[in-house]
Amino acid sequence: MNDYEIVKVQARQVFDSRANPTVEVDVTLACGAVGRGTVPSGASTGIYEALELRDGGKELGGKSVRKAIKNIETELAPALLNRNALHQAELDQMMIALDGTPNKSRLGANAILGCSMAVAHAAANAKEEPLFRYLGGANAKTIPVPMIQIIGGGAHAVGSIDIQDFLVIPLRFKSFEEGFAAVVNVYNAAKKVFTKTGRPLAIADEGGFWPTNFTSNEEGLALLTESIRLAGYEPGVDIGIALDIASSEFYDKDKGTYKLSLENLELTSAEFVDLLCGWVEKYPIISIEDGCSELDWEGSVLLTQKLGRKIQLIGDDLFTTNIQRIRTGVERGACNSVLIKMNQIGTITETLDAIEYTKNSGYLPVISARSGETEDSTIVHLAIATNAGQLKVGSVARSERTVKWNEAIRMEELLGDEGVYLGGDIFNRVIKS
Ligand code: 2PG
Ligand code: MG
Repeated sequence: MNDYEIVKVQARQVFDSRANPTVEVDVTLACGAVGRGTVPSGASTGIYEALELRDGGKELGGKSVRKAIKNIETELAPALLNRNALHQAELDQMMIALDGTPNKSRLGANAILGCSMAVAHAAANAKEEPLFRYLGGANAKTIPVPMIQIIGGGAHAVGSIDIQDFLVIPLRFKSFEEGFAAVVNVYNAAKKVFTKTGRPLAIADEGGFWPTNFTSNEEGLALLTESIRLAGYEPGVDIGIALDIASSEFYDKDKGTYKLSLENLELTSAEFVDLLCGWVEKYPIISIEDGCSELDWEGSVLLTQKLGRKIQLIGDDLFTTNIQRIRTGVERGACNSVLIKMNQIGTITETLDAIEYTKNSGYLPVISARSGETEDSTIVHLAIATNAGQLKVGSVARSERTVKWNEAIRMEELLGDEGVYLGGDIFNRVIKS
């Protein structure tokens, strides 16, 4: 029997950071190596994402994943047994074919991804290599620049503000460890700013502060800039601001307008683009994600014409880690970066392909966690394996977030002199002015 032969696939229902059930898979190989994949879950999900199979019905508010587990037990596991775990692409392709639908709606993208992740981890463990080295080979060496949430709104702090993520990116630091420490200082400064203004220190879904009593969305930008300064850094030089507008959440598709409930504003696509351009003029913003809705290609193209040489523009719901959609974006000139989420597409192989396609198109891949996360830190390895250069994982608080950041610190230590950390230079690849 081959050492790498899959001898056992065990699936179970576990829970994520939002107390929602999710799929976990353990794969055991003949040599005794075991790999585990625990699947994350989004809240502001794009309509073009692969299907996350949930049971509906009464159990756990309809969110249980028993059907996905059953699909693993009855179809995916039997198909994986006795196969070689080193053949990741072949196994992923086999699972895609077995599902037989364009969006993995029969077996569930959560069922398939759990297996795909577990196979990769088992193979890496059998090879006694860190996952990044197993997936990326000898040239896997870039520790990602972190994009870290300080304030969480939108679907992650329901009823607060419209804009979803107010984040920071360390620009002028030599290592991940130093950059991360700077962000921790900003987080703690934000805590003081919140307290000073009499706001409760509530925490949103991804560990950032819950924006209570905001009178406008722009207030988040002012507060963030003040926090960077209070922490002793120069905004835009040491630390830049990033936004995830997650605008699909407040886009009226019938009217083609953006509705900001906090300001009671309804804006056309062009007006909304102007609003974002105004913010970029006024604040040290280095990156904007989903500035326009997943349905508003014209808006995304207009935004890119106006800002695409000046800052990073990321498509998340717009692209859903799907090569067909990324291709459309590249052809039309929408955005200059792609958010990469494994569960938007559903296998490790397709995720790697999407990253490669993104890079070959001259766009920047940003590897991302979901708002519902677990103790799984696969994405850190994915970022290093592909030299993607950037990683977005919510805030610096809460274990399902720190498990990723701490893993990045460890991997930077492991890589030592071999490791590369680009800092703010990563943006020179898309910023032309
Ligand atoms: C996003 C993610 C993380 P969710 O929109 O980029 O912030 O959120 O997982 O809810 O889609
Ligand atoms: Mg997003």
